[in-house]
Amino acid sequence: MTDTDQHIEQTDSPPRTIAVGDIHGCAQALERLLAAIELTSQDTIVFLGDYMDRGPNSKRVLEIVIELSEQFQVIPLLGNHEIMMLDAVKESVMRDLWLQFGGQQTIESYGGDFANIPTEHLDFMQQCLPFYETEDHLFVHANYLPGSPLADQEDQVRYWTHLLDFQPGPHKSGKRVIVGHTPQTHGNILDFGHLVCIDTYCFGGGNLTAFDVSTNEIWQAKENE
Ligand SMILES: [Mn+2]
Repeated sequence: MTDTDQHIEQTDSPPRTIAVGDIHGCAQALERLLAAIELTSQDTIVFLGDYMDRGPNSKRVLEIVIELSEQFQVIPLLGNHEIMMLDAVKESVMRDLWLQFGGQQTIESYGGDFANIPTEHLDFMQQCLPFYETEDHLFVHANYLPGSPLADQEDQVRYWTHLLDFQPGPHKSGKRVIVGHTPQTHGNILDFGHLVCIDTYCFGGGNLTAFDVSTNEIWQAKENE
């Protein structure tokens, strides 16, 4: 294939919006997933948050996502684990809590010392967005209330409430909602039609999932295989 053919093929392929579920330090799975997706300059990739904690290499995950955001259209959303980590960095009284909820693995990936976390990584987490909205989809880390815009909803709902505790009906906008946060321990996505959860428990032996919201194409990768 000549360079010209490749150019034509790329511009002909429709732009994709691809959501990626909770990575939780699974850097190998993320690398495998990105290799399978083959992002183009027209695609948008939406990370649903929880880049870190629990899994083996949070530092590397942050490096990959930051590098990717310099090359492609990346929408990084905020998860409850980024909130816990940022709190722990700011206030030492918050550290024990975070370390118990998977922060121990993260701090080990940075050589065991808070001081080793690069400013660039903290800046990245601070820039993560509360949600993302397209013409027909809403993306948010954990959950939502059906009757109001995501911009007006409380952090408790957007970042913390499990689907086991509250399963919302369709959002009043009519848009399909894509979330992570509630781990699907069988490794497959949870699809209610109006709501799709793509946290497929990568750190616990399940999969890391990417989901193309226009075609419903799914890619999955494991951390250890
Ligand atoms: Mn979460």
